[in-house]
Amino acid sequence: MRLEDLLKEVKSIGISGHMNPDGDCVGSTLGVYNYIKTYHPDMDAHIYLEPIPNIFKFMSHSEDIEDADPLSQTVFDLFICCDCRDSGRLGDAKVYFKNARHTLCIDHHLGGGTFADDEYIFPEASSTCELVTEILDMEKITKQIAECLYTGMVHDTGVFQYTCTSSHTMNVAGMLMDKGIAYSEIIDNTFYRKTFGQNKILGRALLNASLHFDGRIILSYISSDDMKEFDVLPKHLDGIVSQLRVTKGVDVAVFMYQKGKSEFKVSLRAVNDVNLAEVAAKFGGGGHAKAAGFTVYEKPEASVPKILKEINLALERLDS
Ligand SMILES: [Mn+2]
Repeated sequence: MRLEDLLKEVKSIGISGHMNPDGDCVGSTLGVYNYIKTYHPDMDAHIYLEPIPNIFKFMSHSEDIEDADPLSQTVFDLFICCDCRDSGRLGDAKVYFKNARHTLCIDHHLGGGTFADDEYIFPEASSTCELVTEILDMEKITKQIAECLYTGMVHDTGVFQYTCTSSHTMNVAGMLMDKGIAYSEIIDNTFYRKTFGQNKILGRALLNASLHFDGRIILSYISSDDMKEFDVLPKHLDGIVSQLRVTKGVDVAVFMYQKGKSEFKVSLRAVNDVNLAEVAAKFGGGGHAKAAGFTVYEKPEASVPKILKEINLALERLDS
């Protein structure tokens, strides 16, 4: 598939991605939008996303991102859905998908049936940005487009570390590097950089961590009072569970934070092949085998023993 082939006769285009947009979602949608702005400046192009994290605002044209109007009557000639493959995950932007004359979905998530008129879906791909790069002509990828796409690849691969990273991923990223982007700064500024408060609360989480079941499970917890003390929001707690996970000897890391008076978010990360999606499903959540999550509605004193027990059962299944 070439994106360019789908743009013939298209006069108006809408682009969107999933709710609560992450680096891959922002990078892929802005990558496509920058391509349209560069090579089809007369097209009526719109990009709709929920508010994006500040770290991604360096990307070209991020200021053009609009809030979706759930009651919109707009009918786009083409609507492109990036990094999600069901209209529910589009949030308010699903109205543009529904109304559009033609739809394209570019995604790398598992599951679901046919969704859009045209689909470029490869679950084995590292990221939607990797897929967007494939359907553009490499010589037409500008430095601005490359910055968007490279950032998304960095975020969905954990800086080219997760098992979704293939040699093809590295080749695609390498071609984007050749566009003259400041790849080292992109990784530092969008992936590793933390505020002082974020580092302090990471310290609190590490100090509070405890080991269970012969050191195979590590668990830590951050309360709303902790978050108030360090002036951080739940979205600033990303990365804590990954730091817990790299503790020597640990098979599973559990990180909990308080969301409401008796509402607690739980993130699980695995080192080996234990299936954490199954564990999360027991608590009404979901995710991937190595990274899953759920919400509990009771105090940690009550929930933690149940969570540890389920993880231990999953580890025992793995051992047997
Ligand atoms: Mn993605």
